[in-house]
Amino acid sequence: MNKKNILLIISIVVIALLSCSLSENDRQDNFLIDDNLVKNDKNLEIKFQVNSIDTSWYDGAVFFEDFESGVSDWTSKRYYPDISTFSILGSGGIENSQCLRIISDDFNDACFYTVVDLSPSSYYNCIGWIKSENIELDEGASIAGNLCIMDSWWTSGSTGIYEFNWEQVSFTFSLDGTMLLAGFDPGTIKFGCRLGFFCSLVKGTVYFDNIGIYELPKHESEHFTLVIEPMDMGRISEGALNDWLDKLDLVYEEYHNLVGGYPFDGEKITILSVLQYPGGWAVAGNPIQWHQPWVGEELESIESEGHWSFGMIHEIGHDYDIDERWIFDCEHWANFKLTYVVEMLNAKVPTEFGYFQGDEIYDFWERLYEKNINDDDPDNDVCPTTWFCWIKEEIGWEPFKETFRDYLDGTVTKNPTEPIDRFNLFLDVLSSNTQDYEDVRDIWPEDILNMLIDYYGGSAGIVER
Ligand SMILES: [Ca+2]
Ligand SMILES: [Ca+2]
Ligand SMILES: [Zn+2]
Repeated sequence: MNKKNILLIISIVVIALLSCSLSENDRQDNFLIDDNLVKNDKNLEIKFQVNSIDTSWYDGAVFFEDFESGVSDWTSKRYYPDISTFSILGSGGIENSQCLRIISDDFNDACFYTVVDLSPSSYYNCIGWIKSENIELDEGASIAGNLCIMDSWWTSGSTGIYEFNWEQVSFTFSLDGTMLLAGFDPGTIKFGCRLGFFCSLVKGTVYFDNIGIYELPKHESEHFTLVIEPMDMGRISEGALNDWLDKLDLVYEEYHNLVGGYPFDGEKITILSVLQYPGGWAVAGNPIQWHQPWVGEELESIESEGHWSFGMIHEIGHDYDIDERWIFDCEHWANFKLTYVVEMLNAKVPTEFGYFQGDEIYDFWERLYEKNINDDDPDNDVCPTTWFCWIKEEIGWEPFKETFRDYLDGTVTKNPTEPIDRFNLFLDVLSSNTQDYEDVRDIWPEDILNMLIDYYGGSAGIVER
């Protein structure tokens, strides 16, 4: 499925919020997305992600409600107080059990919530089942029936689909502050079943059943905290998982050897499996958000093939872009720095052309270059990582190491913002750290240098992370 379509199908609010931590580039890490993640209603052309998490893998729930004993300690909140009604039905839930129903007979944002105690230092999944009927969205609305944390932006997202039968909706969340509204009290989490959302008034009927909050277990290594589904842990042995985390610790140190600094002041990086679509296969940052549908498969092949995960090394590489003044192209830097790490650690990584190990990674970039210039797609003809590998072959890694350090220790004082200026600054500093070339640009054939200048001087240049 086309990447752009994928982005459109996720609820607008969720995308808008998550975009704060994304770059245009991270969205390009979509290489494994396919269309079985989404369900489609042809009439409204609004789709949403359906997960299928087996909750029996969890070590119990922090909170669970099946509505079989009615409800106590639940509170309703309505944007327009007179419009919506809340009921516990004696049947019609999962396996015809009891369930909660919200009806809004006119456009409203209506929520039924209860207070749950959670720890600010943990990660949780909110998972439940929703069924809807007669849904109509007000102008600008994008979220119908959903599970949410009140007084925050956290929501399962949902759908304007007119009618659908029971589907599992979910999201992975923490209480670390970025998604919380002013006045949010972390001691009293209000867990809500909701029809509508902020700026999303909806009418119709929605049913809720078997809603729960589940704490995610953590696996610690020296530099990483891995937080993944117990269900996905079932795809890899404990020994192989720890072995991989040890490898990621080596990756972390090797990136440090290349650039001379640490991201996030050396704080541990969390690798967090997320149920909602984060904007790609994974999205860099702290936490690195790793889209759950791909986690189990990757872990399984890490064990069976003994590889290190190209995708995860790449994401950690993004986190090592610790001086924004050298970033003229995030994806190039993540890939080029990965090349160093894979070579130095003799790491084995999967690619579209099969496995490459250690310095074979240079063959991979050549293969990719050959493919890109010979296929019918003119948009992939600029291959900066392949071409920077040509420079590295001539001058070695040392000048690159010195150059990154020149940025971090203040030797580089310029602060360009345009991609082309950052590109040229990097090459100038790199040249100053090179003995055999007055200008490393001379290593490139003129047409390639001109392609890069056009590329970063035009709209293709990518600066922001
Ligand atoms: Ca029930
Ligand atoms: Ca091409
Ligand atoms: Zn990337």
